[in-house]
This record gives sequence, C-alpha cells and structure tokens, in this order.
Amino acid sequence: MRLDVVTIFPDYLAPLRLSLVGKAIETGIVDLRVHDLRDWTHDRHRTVDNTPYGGGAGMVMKPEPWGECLDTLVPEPGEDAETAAPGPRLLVFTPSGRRFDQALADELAGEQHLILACGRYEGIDARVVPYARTRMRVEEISIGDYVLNGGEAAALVVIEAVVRLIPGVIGNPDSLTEESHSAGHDRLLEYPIYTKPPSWRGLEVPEVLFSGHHAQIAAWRRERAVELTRERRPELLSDQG
Ligand code: 6GU
Repeated sequence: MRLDVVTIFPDYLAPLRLSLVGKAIETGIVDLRVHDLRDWTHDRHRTVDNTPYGGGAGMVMKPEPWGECLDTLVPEPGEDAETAAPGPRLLVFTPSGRRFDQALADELAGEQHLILACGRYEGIDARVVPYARTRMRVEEISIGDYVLNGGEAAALVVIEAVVRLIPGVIGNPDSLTEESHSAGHDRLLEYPIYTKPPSWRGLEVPEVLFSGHHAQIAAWRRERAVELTRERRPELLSDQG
C-alpha cells in the first residue's frame, strides 16, 4: 500500500518508522512518503495560510498549495480512465468529518493508495475538498468528538489502525479476529485475558480457564464480552441479538 502524507510538520510522522508500521515499511508492504506542504508554495516565506474572509479568529490554509500538491500526487486520468485502477483515495482530517471506526479501517485496508491531508489552523479553504472530488474519491475523517490542533495525530491513528490489517503485517492473523471492535467478534468489546501466575496479590484467574474445555471457555468469553459491552458501550449491542 502506498501512503502519501501531506503536512506542514513532516517530523510529526517520524514515529511511523518504529514498531509494527516501521517493519511494514522496511519489508516493502507499505510505501510511506511524507511531504511538506510548503514545497508547493512559491513565495519567499513559503506561506500556507491567510486570514478568513468574513472575519473571525485564526487562520485558514490557502487552497493553492493543496491544489498543486494534489495535482502532483494524482496525475490527470489518462485515455484508459474507464478500465484503469480506481486511483488513490484522499483522506482529509477534520473534526467535522465522518467518525473513523473499525469498519472504515477494514475498508481502507483494501486500498492500493491513500493520500492523507493534514490540516492545521482553523482548517483548509472549503474549495479544496470539492475540487479534489472532481479528481478522486475523498473522505473527510474525524477520529473522535474532541478538537486537535491539526490532522497529524489523526493521521498517525488512522495509519496504525489500517496498516495492521494488511495481510502479512501481523504475524498471527488470528489476533485480528479476536480483538475488540473486529467483525470476527461481532464488534463486541474484548473479554478479559489472563496469564500466569494463577493467583496474584489475592486475585484469581477464573477457574473455567484451567478446564481445558474449549466450548465452555468460548461460552464464558462470549458472556464476558457481551456483559462488558452492555456496561460500557451499550450502543454497540443495539444492532445484534
Ligand atoms: Cl481529524 N482533526 C482535528 N483538528 N481535530 C480532530 C480530528 C481531526 N478528529 C478529532 N478531532
């Protein structure tokens, strides 16, 4: 999968070179390219922002650098546009976007090429997204109902959630179907897990887990998962029996 991240803080994406995503980059499963938006400015100060029309606090990201950046990363569709591959999908990070969740992560993990646009300040000039929609598939994404200073932290979150779903990135693919929010687990929260010792500071591992009775263990885990989900995230239960 190719990932192009566009930001005015390229160093913010450095942690992606670590750990599991870093390994996926090293092995060639992921081709990560981080771009400085200021490379598409032409003035001496490499200006990317300006004051908002209509007044108000803060600054707005100028449309021109974004337009030139997208034109570079996404060349015009050629003659064989009808038969060609679908082309990249653009993710624009904004607190007013569609809420990012595991279902969207699953969907994005099937893409060949994502472009991740990280806005700063009060946001990107509102003409950039409609322009981009004439060239490619565009998703405006929020990672939750709170405000960040920019899209970079959101891009880190989305990349980690998506890359770990690409076949070959996680050693044992069974761990993908067992975990919280995964489709293989009806998107329930995860049941509690334990390891040795059986007794620790007066707290015991539940007896059923020593039984070796796989059906009973599976039933117990399912009950715990449903119970925990009902307690903490009842809205996740509403769409199942
Ligand atoms: Cl994607 N961007 C910003 N600036 N704030 C956010 C967000 C994104 N998601 C939640 N809050």
